[in-house]
Amino acid sequence: MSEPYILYGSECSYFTAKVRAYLRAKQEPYVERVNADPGYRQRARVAVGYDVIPIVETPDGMIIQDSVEIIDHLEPLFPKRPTYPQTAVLGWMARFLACYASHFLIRAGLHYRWSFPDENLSFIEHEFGRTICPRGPKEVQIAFGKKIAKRPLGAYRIIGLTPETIPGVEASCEALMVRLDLHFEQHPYLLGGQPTLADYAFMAPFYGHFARDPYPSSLMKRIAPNLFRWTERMMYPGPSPEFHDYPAPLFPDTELPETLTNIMTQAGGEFAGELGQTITAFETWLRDHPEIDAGVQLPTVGGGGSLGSHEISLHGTKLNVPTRLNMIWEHQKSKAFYDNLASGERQRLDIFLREIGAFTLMQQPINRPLVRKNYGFVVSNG
Ligand SMILES: N[C@@H](CCC(=O)N[C@@H](CS)C(=O)NCC(=O)O)C(=O)O
Repeated sequence: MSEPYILYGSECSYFTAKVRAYLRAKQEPYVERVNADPGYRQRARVAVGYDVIPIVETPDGMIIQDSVEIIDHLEPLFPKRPTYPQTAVLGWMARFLACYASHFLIRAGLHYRWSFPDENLSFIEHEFGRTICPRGPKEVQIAFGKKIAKRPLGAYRIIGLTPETIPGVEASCEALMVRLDLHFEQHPYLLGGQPTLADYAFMAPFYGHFARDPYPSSLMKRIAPNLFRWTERMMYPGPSPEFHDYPAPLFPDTELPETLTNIMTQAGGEFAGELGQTITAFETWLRDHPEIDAGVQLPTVGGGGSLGSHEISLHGTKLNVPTRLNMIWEHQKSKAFYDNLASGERQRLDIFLREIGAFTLMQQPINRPLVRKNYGFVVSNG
């Protein structure tokens, strides 16, 4: 029997939750290991060149980082229950929601983890410590956990969490939880009867952080119990008692439930503008740096691949944030999908995009698309 796939990650990690949900839904054999594992320290981390999770090591020794690349590598090998819907509206939606979960909801993800130390901190320190010494002793875990827990606070500035924006971040996330709750009361997954990319990506905030960390877990159970239940369904795929007789296919593009359009209206309304501003900022940066040739590694900083900074409007506040290339790169997936649609299909999708406030964004060109290379980014010539 061949070796299984190895997922290096942590139960409390945002992006590991996305890849784990994918692997579990596919019901393919894999094992999960933490950072303490020799495979992580001697092979995975060495190949990538910096500390990051999730990483997948394939049975033939390939090391893949970035949840998007991992899923895209595995999908042709595990084609059952396709991750990417085929139809115009659902296909676009899955890609857009994945980008929204990774790059917009991360703000709420960090806030609900780090802004409530009385409720969360000892749990988080313990969770972090467990990735370094999985079986204790507890004091050593906590000591390591404290060290690791110091780092993410810097990320506040990176993604724009400030006293001015935090009330908006909370109001938006709670509204989304309620919308998701109404949806999952009637439907097992975001886009219908089986999980897609959108569900995997939503597991990053809603399982990796919110279902487990004490403060948001209790909030979610209180205001959105059906959303909490969906995280359990995602973790234990197979027939669920509530939805065992739910018809399996995804929603037809022409019959989207109102619960889903309500979710899309929120996601489009609050994320399309920021995405557009980020693309514009990067194009300006490129114009200011004519020395950057196609194919040359971009001088990004941090795990999110940031470069330069720009102003965004977030929940009514204007603030400066680093320009995150990861966000643009992931958005390129929905842009390429959109651009490649036959014109009739695109017109059908355009009606929906206008409804949810994302039409203008989808017309914005990406003149020099980003390409991932050597676990970083290079820019192409278009
Ligand atoms: N875009 C990457 C992001 C990966 C990422 O940011 N991982 C976090 C944990 S969820 C991390 O490892 N951060 C570095 C650190 O904590 O040292 C992906 O989708 O895999």
